[in-house]
Amino acid sequence: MTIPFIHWPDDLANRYRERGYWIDRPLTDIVTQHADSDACAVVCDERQLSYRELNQRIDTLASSLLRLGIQPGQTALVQLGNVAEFYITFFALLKCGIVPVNALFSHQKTELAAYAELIGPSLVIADRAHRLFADDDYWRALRDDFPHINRVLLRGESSTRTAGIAPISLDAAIDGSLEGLVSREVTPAPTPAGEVAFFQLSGGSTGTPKLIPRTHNDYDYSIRRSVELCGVSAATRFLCALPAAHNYPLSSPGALGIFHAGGCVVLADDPAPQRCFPLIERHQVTMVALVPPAVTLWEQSLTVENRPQLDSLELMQIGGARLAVSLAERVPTCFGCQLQQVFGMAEGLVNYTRLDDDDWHRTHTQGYPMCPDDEVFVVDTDGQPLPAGTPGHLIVRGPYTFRGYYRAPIHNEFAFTDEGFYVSGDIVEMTEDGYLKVVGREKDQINRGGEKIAAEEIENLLLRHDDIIEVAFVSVPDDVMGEKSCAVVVARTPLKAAPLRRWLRELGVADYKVPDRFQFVDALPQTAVGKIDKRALRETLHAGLASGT
Ligand code: J2J
Repeated sequence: MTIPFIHWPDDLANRYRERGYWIDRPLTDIVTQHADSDACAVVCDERQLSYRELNQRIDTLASSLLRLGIQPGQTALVQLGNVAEFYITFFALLKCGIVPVNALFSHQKTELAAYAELIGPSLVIADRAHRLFADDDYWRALRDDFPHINRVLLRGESSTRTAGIAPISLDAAIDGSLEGLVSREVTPAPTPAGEVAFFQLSGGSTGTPKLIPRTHNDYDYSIRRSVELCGVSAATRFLCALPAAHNYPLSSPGALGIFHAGGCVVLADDPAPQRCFPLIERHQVTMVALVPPAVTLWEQSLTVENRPQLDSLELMQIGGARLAVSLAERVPTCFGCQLQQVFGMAEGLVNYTRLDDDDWHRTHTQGYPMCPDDEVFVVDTDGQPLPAGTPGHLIVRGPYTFRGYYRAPIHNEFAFTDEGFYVSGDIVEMTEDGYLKVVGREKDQINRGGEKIAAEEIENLLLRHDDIIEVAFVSVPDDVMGEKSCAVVVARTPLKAAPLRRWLRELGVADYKVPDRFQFVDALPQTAVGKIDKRALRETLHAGLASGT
């Protein structure tokens, strides 16, 4: 059984195979090709796993899962943070042909429920260290709502007995010490390479979270090509300090790219300099992927008295949100390494500045698409291509850009052109020589320092409040984060920000989505057709901030 998804048309699929982009290998080959290597694959706190050990653990978990009765073609809801178990679980599931969605560790009830609703999981894999899974209430409630769930594996759980639905130890499933497993021999097999391997999370711009089906073929290409363009080799030591599940630190080239090349991934659970600098020194990290606010924090923490040894660092990737030219220009001198800008999206397209680009392109542009067969156009509102230097809508199709959100036919009508181009919602400008500059955004999303928030999702939650009549969730500029969020609220009775934040958290929403500011108004501005005029709102808020009101 395979997961239904919108395929690439045959002519394009043939072209992608002929040109060597799709090589019909499962993503699991990324690690199995190094199964005999004793080189270090992952550093996670005090633990270091060689490729051989990583592969052994993946195999044991895969076998445990199949002997627990999980079937190929079923789906899994996974929530693990930046720990070695994240990759062990990812590859074990893929090895069995079980299709996971990896929720971010910051996600809470509403996000997990939305993903479960979309995929109908048979399996939940999570961590006792997460607030929701610290006791047994939440997974029980989840199971009541989604009766397909028949196994729950928790990292940090002590029980190794496998009776019924009660949670069992993920750690024991990985080290092969689960009790009561059926003893049949089962050979795991991944889904075919042209089929869905896993679901990636969309940053979203609609009321409900969206999932992106990624096939082995398309994701594998995006990883292999990224490895080439970023100069990754077996000598690369990559610091993964952004959420491991996010598309950027997973695949651009991310941890999977490093594994492909036989290098080493050093995990950090937070991009804060206090956490990362000692790891860079201790493990001689050569490459790191950051979002702009983290770069600012890193820069601020470098003082004359505090000069950590960052000499091993060769490449700093920065992406996920707009990078100010001035900060870009300071990177090489400040950190003694090269800067690479990355403009990507979980839906597919990734642009890089190249390692041999001149300073101007590195600091003033977000690079250009990684594949010669990425068809990228900048168009006006009628879909007509615009000349270089004119800002417009970025649309794209190509060998690793998806063709439709999972189970979202209505939204897909808007998200794609008739020719199957994905309408990214980004406003970009193309230079004469084909580099892209991100200049704005049309989608209703807030980019809070790289973390994406679909405005409508939070507006819908706030509208559940008895005293809220109308609300618009918009971005406000912020020096460090680039953007922060502001909920502009029309209320029936006087409300206060703190209780509203608490109320939202109790509903169960990721912390980064909780409004940074609340503004209470009598009415919201409207456009000529009677929709809330967010542009006008943002301008008023901006002006208010600038004048200090
Ligand atoms: C401005 N905006 C950017 C950049 C992404 C690599 C890198 C990033 C992502 C990512 C990713 C930007 N400057 N350099 O998946 O593989 C904004 C755009 C884009 C959206 C996608 C990868 N880099 N953005 O950030 O799916 O608006 O992926 O459409 O989270 O982030 O967000 P996301």
